[in-house]
Amino acid sequence: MRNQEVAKIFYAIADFLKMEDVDFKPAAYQKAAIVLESLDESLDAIYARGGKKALEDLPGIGKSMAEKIEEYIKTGKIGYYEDLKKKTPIDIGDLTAVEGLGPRRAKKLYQELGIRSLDDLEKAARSHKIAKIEGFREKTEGNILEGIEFLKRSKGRFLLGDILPRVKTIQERLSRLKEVERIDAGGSVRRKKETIGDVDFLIISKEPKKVMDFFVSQPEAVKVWGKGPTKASIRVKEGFDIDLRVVPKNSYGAALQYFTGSKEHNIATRRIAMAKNLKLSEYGLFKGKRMVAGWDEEGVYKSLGLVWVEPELREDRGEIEAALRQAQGKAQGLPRIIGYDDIRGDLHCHSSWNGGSNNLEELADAAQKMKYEYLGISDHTKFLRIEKGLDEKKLGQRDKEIDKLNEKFKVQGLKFRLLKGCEANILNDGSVDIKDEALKKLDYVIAGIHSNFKMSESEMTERMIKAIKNPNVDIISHPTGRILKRRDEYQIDLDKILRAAKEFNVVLEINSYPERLDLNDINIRRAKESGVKMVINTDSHQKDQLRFMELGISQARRGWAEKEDVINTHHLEKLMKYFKH
Ligand code: DGT
Ligand code: CA
Ligand code: CA
Repeated sequence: MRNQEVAKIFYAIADFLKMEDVDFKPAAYQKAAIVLESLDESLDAIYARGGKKALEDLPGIGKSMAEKIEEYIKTGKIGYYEDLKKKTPIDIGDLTAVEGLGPRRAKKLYQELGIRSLDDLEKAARSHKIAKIEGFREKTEGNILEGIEFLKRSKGRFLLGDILPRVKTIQERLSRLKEVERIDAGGSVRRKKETIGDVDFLIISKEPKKVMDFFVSQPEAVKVWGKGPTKASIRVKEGFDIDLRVVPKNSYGAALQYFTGSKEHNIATRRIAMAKNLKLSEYGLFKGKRMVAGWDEEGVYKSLGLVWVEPELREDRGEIEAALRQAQGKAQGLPRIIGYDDIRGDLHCHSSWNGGSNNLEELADAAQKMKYEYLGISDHTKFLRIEKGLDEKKLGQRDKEIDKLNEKFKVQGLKFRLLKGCEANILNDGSVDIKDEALKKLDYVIAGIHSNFKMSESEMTERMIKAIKNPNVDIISHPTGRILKRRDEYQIDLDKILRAAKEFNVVLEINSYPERLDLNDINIRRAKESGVKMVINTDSHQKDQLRFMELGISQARRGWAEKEDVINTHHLEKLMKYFKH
């Protein structure tokens, strides 16, 4: 899969062009990169199928970009990008990953101090060289160091959303091998943790050697760490490792249970085994020498006096106790967590009206392909100028187009509807950036914080609560503002926010965008326990991103959320009851 590689280069090109103050082009490259990284099909396959023409047919990809992709497929390089790199030889992707450091400032730091890498940057900040440069302040140094610290902490972990497509490709390839009887991804991938250290495959096979040979010769493998008779480990291009184990068929359940983890969950299950005078290992559950369970996972849990536990719950956060109560027929068993097919629509999606990649019709089409009953269009409003936020007038024009499309769906006898929404900005004082009369005309209103993240806890909490009290606001988007591998949550008193959300019937979002996943699993559980309703949204800026929904659902499951806790599991009519108009 070259898609991610080319996407990364396009992002870098966008940064290099921004550095040169080029107009429009950076945004075009960025948009194209988003398209590439969310494609279903690999670029090689598209190119093999229809050549340069097929590449050009991709949304957002013009002639010159198609040529660059072709060049990459043929030569492994893009000359245009190599030239840009020569001109400003810095690790642009690494440097701009530091929160608050954009391409222009990165260039300035290169020119003034010769900073090319994260290491250079850290040294310069520590020795206070940066504050001396025009346009930089002492505070910047602190922020840069904080940003670098954050990157280091998340180093070696990969976003679930980045990993899953790759895991699926390799898993499918392996499962097609006739020597492979069964394959599962265990570990944090199976538990759908928001970030992944490495991938753990388990396989049943009568011919492990053939499986190993095939596995280490995957085109994505850049390094083979080890290859034995039943275990192998590789590194793939994107930098993460995959372990593969072939395990005996009659121990498969025990192995799957063990290698799914988490470690904490395993420690708890092993303790239960010991208390019953049993021994639990990756080979089975044993009474003395006799194996009493281990063929399948259900059997392992059952023999421990538990019911089977969904992998997303296996973090030793009370699931063992709940499984025990359930097995004993007592109240407060395991939650019936929301299913991957329970969602009936997405309420957070940006259209071409605010600079997204797809127009309303294309988005509606994609949503119907996902079997949705509704899709809420929540374009940005005017405060966000870089995102071409809509003012009151443009919002009205957009809604006329939505009316027309809905009329068309009705005539066609379709149940599907587009909903009129927006994602308004919560300003510093907690007010929103668009007039009440305009908001009242919408089906629903999302409000979110997109600026001034560094307020004090009390100010930030006040700001958010004021938005929650706003009679036009129905949903708060990405409520804590964290960006995985980039920045922490805002300083905010979430308990106060939850109380306010409950009191004023405001729904909190579980944003499925791979680097957001906000609310996160733990906060989802807090919201549920506070009786606050949630909505799982994707925040799509491109139609293929509607598939991020799966990531949000996985976090909802990890947060013990049930169908009833999530409003977009309902049919349209019931959904509308959660909105104020
Ligand atoms: P990761 O890879 O850091 O995202 O997280 P995991 O959970 O995939 O951890 P990993 O790959 O180190 O190991 C896979 C599973 O194997 C883990 O979830 C539980 C099991 N495991 C690994 N080491 C231990 C251990 O020392 N004790 C126990 N009880 N289980 C372990
Ligand atoms: Ca792992
Ligand atoms: Ca591992």
